Amino acid sequence: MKLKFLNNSASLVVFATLLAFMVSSCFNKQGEKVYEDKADIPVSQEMIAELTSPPNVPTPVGKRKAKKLIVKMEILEEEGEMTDGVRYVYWTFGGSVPGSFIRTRVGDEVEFHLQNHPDNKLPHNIDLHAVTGPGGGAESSFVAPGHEKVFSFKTLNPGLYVYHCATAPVGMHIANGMYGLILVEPEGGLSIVDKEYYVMQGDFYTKGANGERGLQPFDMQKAVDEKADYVVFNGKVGALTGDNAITAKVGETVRLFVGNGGPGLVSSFHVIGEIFDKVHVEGGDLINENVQTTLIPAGGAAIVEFRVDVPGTLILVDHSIFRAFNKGALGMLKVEGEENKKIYSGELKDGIYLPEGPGIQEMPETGEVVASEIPAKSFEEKMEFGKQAYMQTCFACHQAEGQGIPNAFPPLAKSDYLNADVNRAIDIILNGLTGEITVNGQKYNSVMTRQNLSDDEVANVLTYVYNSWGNSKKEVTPAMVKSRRNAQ
Ligand code: HEC
Ligand SMILES: [Cu+2]
Repeated sequence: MKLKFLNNSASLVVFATLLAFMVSSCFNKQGEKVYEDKADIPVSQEMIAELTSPPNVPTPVGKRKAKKLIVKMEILEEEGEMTDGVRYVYWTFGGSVPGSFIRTRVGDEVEFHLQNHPDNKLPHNIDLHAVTGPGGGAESSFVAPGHEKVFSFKTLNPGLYVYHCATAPVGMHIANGMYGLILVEPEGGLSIVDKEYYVMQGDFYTKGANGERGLQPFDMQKAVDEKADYVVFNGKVGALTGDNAITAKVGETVRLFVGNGGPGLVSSFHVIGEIFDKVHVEGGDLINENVQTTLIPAGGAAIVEFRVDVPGTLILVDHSIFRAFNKGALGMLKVEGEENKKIYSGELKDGIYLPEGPGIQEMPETGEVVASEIPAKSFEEKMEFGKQAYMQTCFACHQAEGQGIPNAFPPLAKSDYLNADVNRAIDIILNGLTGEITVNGQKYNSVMTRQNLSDDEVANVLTYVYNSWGNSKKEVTPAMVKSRRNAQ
């Protein structure tokens, strides 16, 4: 701006007014006026909000102006699967756990319709952390089955917010899955990325222990004690693994909207094999960079962003690590594309390192083997001893129901590899196993150490495995084991 006419007093007035105007109303990069007080943002037009179930998120708001946004959220109480063979009655916002993702921008006037399906048994309500007002909307939204409540609010603060049911007993409604995320984008929207996903952790408390089959009721005492049987992403074990894994291509930038519904546990959210380039700490404006693990409080959220540079499967975990490998808090992001040996070499060499002599090293003894040295007298006894031995030696890797752990330990349940060849199975227990194998279409390339078991113990444990979890029901005798041992 040229200031040569400043000697003219009329111009001075004009200039001062202009300056005052510029200070009071700034414009952002997109040229949109940014209001100091978000309550002043005008709304024009009306639109029905796009709602999505996890792991999907609605289309970004981009440059759209603030609007009257109509959200229709239906509460459904329905039975679902927690993990193989374990059923659970979930209470949901929109039919999924976490509930439907709501995407708004700052200044939107949200007209919220909370509908309680007539088949439901209980009243519910909703507390959205994005709401400025009593109970976050809970006080205006308490709704009985077969009814709808409507209330409206203006989004004043950008960020990623949790919503949840707040009907007593609040903890129980949350524990049954009544939580989700609502995003309030800033003026002009978030930066554009290639992939966006919706991931939300939750802890579940069942009458039966982890893996116990059948329809499992909620266990109030365990919930009060915060002794979760399941800690999962997106409502169930395996919601983000195998065929359900989320995906990206090398070179793409991924944004995860990560929430934690609780009710009890905080999450040490980590992605194995990746570093977060950016984290919107606690879902707010503060951006941290180059983060390994970000803490997500119960009833809180974070936005994490990273570019994927090499192909492979990244593992999403709660780094309170037993939750990941034993309670379900494990997801996968499959990245496809060209290798980049500069960034990651892969295995360069598999040499021999035998400080204690040849043979695959044995696992250190972790305790005395309870499995009786007395030979089993009946098939029932074999199964009993076999189960004991299994729980002592095999369980840690192959898991309680023989389900294994994706990408690490192959399943023994319905294992085509196991069922194809009894002698090979005996050899594996006697000698260990290493090198690539394919079990039920999945490749594994790892090491199973030699198991230091007697002929009887091998016979018992394999009989137990073959007669459990949908396997081929073969019986293995000590004589069979002995002949394999001698054949070596
Ligand atoms: C320390 C972890 C560990 C323990 C303990 C262990 N395994 Fe394994 N097991 C593995 C791994 C890893 C593989 C795959 C090895 C490979 O990739 O070559 C495997 C493979 C197998 C296989 C062949 C693949 C399949 O899924 O059918 C069988 C059978 C098996 N194990 C049975 C057992 C039994 C029975 C026990 C207990 C006596 C046991 N394992 C204990 C890690 C373990
Ligand atoms: Cu509820």
